Amino acid sequence: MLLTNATLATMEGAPAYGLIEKGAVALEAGLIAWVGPADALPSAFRDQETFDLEGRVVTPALIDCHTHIVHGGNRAREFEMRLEGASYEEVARAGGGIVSTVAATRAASEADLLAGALTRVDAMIAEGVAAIEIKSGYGLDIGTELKMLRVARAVAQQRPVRVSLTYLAAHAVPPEYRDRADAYIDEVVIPGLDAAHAEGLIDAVDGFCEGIAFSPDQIARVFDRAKALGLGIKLHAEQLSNLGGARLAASYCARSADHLEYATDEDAKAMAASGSVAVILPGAFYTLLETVAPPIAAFRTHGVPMAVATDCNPGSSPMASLLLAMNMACTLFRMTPEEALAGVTRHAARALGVADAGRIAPGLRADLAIWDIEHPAELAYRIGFNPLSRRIFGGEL
Ligand code: DI6
Ligand code: FE
Repeated sequence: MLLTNATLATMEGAPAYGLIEKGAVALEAGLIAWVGPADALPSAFRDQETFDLEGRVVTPALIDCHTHIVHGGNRAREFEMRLEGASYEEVARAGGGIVSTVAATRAASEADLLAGALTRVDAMIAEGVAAIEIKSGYGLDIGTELKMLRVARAVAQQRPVRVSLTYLAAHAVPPEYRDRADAYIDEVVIPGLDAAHAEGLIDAVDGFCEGIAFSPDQIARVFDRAKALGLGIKLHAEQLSNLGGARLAASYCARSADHLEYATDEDAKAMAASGSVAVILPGAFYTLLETVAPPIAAFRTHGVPMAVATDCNPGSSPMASLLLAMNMACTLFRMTPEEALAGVTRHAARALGVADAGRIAPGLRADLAIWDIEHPAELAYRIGFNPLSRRIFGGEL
């Protein structure tokens, strides 16, 4: 297949967006075979099924590198209660909060969890997404954590999308381990990690390092096991306070540290040194009416790659639109539209340890998005508008 007359945002560095006007992309056997200005197309690539894109913008297909898209139930009632003035504690006492999602996820069948996840995955695919990271973390017992990961894996069997699996049993302390977080790590998180790894259900291991969740020491024990098994490492760090999570993650050469509202210049330096990606999650900032923004300028200055993701979850970010996350990253955090697009392509791939996607370059997977726009800055600019024309997944339109 040959795409011609395209405005290519290759995301391959200078000029901005790696832009190629009047570009062409040749696809072969599910991969990108050639990319460049159409008038430089080698004759070997000319004799193919050709699509004239009439100047439309082509980007790498989008990548949502941080989601909790598999979960039972929803928290709309809790949303109403909070708007009626209920405190977080009152919500929790009425059975709300993360514990209610854990109960709903434990009670749900795999088929029901999959059906719920697919409605959200379909919304993402409709916006040009071709790869999604999905975390466990609403089971908090070994059986349900594995159930969530199997459902996440099934998403990739049911839809044309790639799924990265992340084990997040260290997300919250379940009610049956109240005030016994260390025992929960020893008896559930680490044995569950071994079991899920043995079943081939984990690409990376994540945790929630926060006063209401786990301390850096507790997270370090989980990371030690992850490292011994050769798994990627990620961390929810400095979302609500600074406990040193970003520096802990950097000390394990984590693929990413995520949220980072309370991260400092020192944290940014440590992440730059370890090559960890800063995953920016404006949906949670917006939903929680957070006022402290992540230190974007420090990440920029120290050369920390920034990704942008939805954090799609029923509590703090009930959002399935990666385009909206891009807009929020620009409007709320003053990221540039180019940084936002790199955040859902090139840097999102890196946050997942995925080397064959996120840019338009020869040899990478032919996962592309074709947009009815004239310039790539339009993707972050509009709100509630989806300009996707076509998506190409593994070379298939
Ligand atoms: N940070 C968050 O914002 C979500 N998890 C996390 O580690 C909250 C999840 C929830 O409220 O269900
Ligand atoms: Fe999250």
